[in-house]
Amino acid sequence: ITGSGTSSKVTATLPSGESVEVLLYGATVISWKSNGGKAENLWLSEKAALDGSKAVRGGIPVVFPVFGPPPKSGHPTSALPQHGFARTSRWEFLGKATSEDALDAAGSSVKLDFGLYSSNLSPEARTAWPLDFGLVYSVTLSKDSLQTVMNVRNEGDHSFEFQMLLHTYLKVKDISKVSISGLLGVDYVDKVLNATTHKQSDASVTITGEVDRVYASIPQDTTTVLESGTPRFDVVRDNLQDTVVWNPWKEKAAAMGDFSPDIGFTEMVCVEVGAVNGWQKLDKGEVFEGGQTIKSLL
Ligand code: TA6
Repeated sequence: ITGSGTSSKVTATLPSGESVEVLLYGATVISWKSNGGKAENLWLSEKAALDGSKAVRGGIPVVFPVFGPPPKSGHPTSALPQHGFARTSRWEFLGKATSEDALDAAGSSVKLDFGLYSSNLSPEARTAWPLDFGLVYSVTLSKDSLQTVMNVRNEGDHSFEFQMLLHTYLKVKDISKVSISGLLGVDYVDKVLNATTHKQSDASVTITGEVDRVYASIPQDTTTVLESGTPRFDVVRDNLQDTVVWNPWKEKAAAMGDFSPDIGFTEMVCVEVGAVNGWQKLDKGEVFEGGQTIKSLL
């Protein structure tokens, strides 16, 4: 651990040079380097707040217990901020585990665990969502992949419902050369087209303007990001059925004070796995686990 207070950060590296950096604030992964540590895979705004003053613009913000703006009223999450409280809470570092696969150095990996409990919440968040819960978020760095998995436990006497999503900002060279496959035939809500529902009719999704789509109930678990036709990332869902594809494009990027450089929208695409189509119900004492493995295919 380096730093102190709300800017505390946990860094882990593999013998072969790969690395991951996680802020305790939001348990936000802010850097993941693969390929011997030469390739940064995540986009991070140059004006991202890394001091705990606001949600990080980039990396992998953790969205829980609600995705997007909460229901206007009458829902337990109605008083929460957009995307919930997980990404703006101070998580605890629970520890590190390394697995040295003696037979194969490429098999070595390091797992970092983070926890967030009702007792960690700000008074505002606790008041807004007074349910007893426990989150354990595991970040596992391997030579060519990063796995991030969330374990949600209902520690109270009442059932509750939640949404979760991993808001991953992937770094790309040039958005005009990016295509996304694995979504053919999937229904999506297009938040740029007044939240109307469409069916993905092309095998590839390309980004030539603002894109904000919630693909739901995707039959197969891998979404691939290609650059100039060559696969760059596989994003594999684990027990999560939905994926959001987002790029703010020029105007929206310029309108975000913490999105920098303005041209940064050409170097990022968000592929966000989650359970956001409807709500996950968790009864007393029940556990839900879901996450992703991102493979760097450089
Ligand atoms: O995941 C896409 C999205 O829901 C967009 O609608 C946009 O709001 C984005 O998240 C960023 O949200 P934020 O609260 O981080 O500015």
